[in-house]
Amino acid sequence: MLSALEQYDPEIYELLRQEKALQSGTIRLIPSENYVSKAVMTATGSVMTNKYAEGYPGKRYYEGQQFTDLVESLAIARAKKVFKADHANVQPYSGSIANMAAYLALIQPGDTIMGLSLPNGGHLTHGWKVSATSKFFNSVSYDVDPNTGLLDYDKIADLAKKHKPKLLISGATAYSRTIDFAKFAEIAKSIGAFHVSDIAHISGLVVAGLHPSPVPHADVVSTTTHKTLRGPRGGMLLCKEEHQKNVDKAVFPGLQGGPHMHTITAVAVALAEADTPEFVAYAKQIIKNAKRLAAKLMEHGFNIVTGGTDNHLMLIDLRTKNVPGKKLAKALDRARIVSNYNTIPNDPAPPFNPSGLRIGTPAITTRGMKEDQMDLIAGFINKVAENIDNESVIEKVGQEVLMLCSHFPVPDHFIIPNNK
Ligand code: DSN
Repeated sequence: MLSALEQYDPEIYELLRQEKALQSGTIRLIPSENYVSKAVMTATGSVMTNKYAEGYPGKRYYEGQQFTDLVESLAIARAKKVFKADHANVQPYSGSIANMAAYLALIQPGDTIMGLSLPNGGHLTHGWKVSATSKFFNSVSYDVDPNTGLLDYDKIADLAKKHKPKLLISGATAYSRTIDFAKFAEIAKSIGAFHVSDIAHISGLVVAGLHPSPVPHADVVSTTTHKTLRGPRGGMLLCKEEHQKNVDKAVFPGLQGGPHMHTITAVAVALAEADTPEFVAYAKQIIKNAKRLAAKLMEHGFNIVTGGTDNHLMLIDLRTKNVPGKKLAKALDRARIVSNYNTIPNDPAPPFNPSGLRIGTPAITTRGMKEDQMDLIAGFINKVAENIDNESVIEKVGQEVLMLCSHFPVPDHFIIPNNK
């Protein structure tokens, strides 16, 4: 594949070559990123990119669906199996579209939705004011407790009683603790609301049985496929049988046209990979690594929001280190450590220059890094934070990072073939 690119578009080839080198020569701590297997990558770049397949298996608006139907049916069956769901729709192009489709499947434009606010760890599409979700729906946000950083279920219940949303959203993009989906379901039920759960970040942990699943507790569950689940970039919806028709209609023709069959093919491969003991071991190590990284950072004087993590990510409140999030993220980037600056609960600073940094362990765990490497990485982060204006120290850390990366090459395969 790359050799054809090299021949026909050397300019793009060179950029891809450099991106590959960047991904291999940096410690990637963005919790929503990962490395996919060669099998997933091959499926993503396969002949399925040539197809149009509007509709669903067996009911398409185009002929030539002999194999697309089989592939999509396999992806659906695998999704249903690993998530233990009645129904799966594997067509959403992304998590954002999946969320919008979930809402449109259950409620009407103008109805009220209620989700976690963006600065408190929610996603844009949970009804944040700049998102179309707050323009099509009336949006009310709940926050985490400003002191503990934890979800306060009593407060959420009070707010739900006050605003009576038609739909309650659970799930987050920057929350490091276990989410009580049963509690969300109880709150939704008490006001006659639907419950949509967005597990984009933790879906790999849910599949591995390491985070409670919202599937029994939510009307519709939304996820991306590329974070801890380690598939291609895409979205997916899971739902109870009673919502199957509305969910499918909301995705196509409600929001989308032709599905991206190459992505769906790669999702099918990733789901087979996720249905293995090796994946469970991987997911366990993600959490062990995150816990160790959080503990070591705290030893270095960093304040971790909520005092630690139960999952793959953590939010660092940098005020104890007197360094703004953006400045640290940029200095870390120069030291070959890739993260993202992030708001912390009740952040006194603006979102474009917030007081926090969000980091996570899915990608570095895929490279085989374990607890000892977490100690090193915490030390690197501390060194950069404490020498934020000293470029020669930052450069030295970058060299150490490169050395560490060279001992953990990005693997091509993580699963023993045919062990499905
Ligand atoms: N923007 C993604 C993340 O990084 O968490 C969520 O969709």
